[in-house]
Amino acid sequence: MSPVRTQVGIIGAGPAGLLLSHLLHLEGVDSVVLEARSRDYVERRVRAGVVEQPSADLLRDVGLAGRMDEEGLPHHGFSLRFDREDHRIPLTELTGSTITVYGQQEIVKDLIAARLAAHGDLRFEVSGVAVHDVDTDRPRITYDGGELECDVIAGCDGFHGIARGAVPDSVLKTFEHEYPFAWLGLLAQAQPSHEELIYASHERGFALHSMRSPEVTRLYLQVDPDERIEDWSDERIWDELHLRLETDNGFTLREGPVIEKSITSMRGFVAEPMRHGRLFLAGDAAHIVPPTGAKGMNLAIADVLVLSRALTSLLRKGDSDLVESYSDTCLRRVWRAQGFSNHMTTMLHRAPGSEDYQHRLRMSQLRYTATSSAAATSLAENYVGLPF
Ligand code: RFL
Ligand code: PHB
Repeated sequence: MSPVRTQVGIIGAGPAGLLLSHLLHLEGVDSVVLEARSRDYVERRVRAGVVEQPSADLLRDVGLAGRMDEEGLPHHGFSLRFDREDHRIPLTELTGSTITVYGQQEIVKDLIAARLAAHGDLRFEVSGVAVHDVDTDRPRITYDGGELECDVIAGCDGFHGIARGAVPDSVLKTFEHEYPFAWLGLLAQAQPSHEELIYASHERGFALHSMRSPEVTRLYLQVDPDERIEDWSDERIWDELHLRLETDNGFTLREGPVIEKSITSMRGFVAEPMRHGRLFLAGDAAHIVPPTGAKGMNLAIADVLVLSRALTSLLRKGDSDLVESYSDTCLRRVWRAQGFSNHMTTMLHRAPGSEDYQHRLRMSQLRYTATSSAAATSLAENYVGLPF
């Protein structure tokens, strides 16, 4: 088969790849998206839930927020729960910004619908994807049964994708931090037990109360990294959640049928640089953060905004300045998000075997954040999202 010609070959139909394709389309740049999984699979994958203010504003600006503004839940604060008591962080009061609770898979559905409505070329269930000639002006992507001839390639294929592997070892530098715990995530058909998110630090470990809609609750529990989901019956999970979320003023956790549950390891990871020749990495393909700061999807969105501007400038005007600065521009935000995610994670989780000294420090940090408006404002401005 003769190769298909496109300006931007995009690997991965997660938030990064799909949004990039949409942003490029608005600028008159064409792209083809290749995705290993089925459309149904990517539209059902339960992941992030918190959309930062800058991300939500961008989605609005580019015509993608219709359903988000109808069904998403605007939040003006969240609770830090420790010592069996809530300490509210009033995000909007401290920063003027809000966050929107709206599932990542809903954003993915909205993006796919928008790309298809514009006759975008999305190819699902594509196997054997490989990239070639990234240090030439005509990089190529081959896959089982086809080939794309491109001007540039965007590796938006997530942490386990193949694009990052096309950057030579002599060029790629990686930074990694493995946390000594994991998150067990649960989606339940149950009315949320509180109108806002609750980040709970408990001597048995961290727990998080979140939601997806007025009928669906999202909950997380800190567990050991080697735990298996088969060993966590629904009953055991609910018992543990009740223990960690209990307060002295009568909080009740509402239970309901479990729709989905899984365990995710927690790590920080950054690959530098995010560009090699005509290959650009964006989103989880280049970096991941522990989910405590709710930053992963938002970073993916920030990356592709920068990338769409750089590629538009290169492909429409022949100007490579923004392409040259792409990696440095993104990495500044990436490292701030790594720092913030690490801070939230360290403050809220009990590290197994950690000394009393570390525990006392964490409690001190929680109390300081709950009582100092300077500390709370710093946390809030990072949480709602620093301006792009
Ligand atoms: P994705 O979403 O992983 O998409 C990559 C896509 O590439 C496909 N792919 C390939 N396609 C073709 N050929 C190959 N060889 C391929 N290899 C992979 C994959 O099938 C997939 O469809 O990456 P992207 O687009 O960079 O988006 C990143 C986000 O998904 C991720 O950062 C967030 O989900 C992280 N995250 C959160 N982020 C937030 O901003 N707020 C949150 O509240 C939040 N909570 C979370 C999270 C992630 C979690 N888990 C499960 C890791 C909570 C959890 C529990
Ligand atoms: C979620 O609702 O899935 C969620 C919320 C906050 C986080 C992480 C995940 O920090």
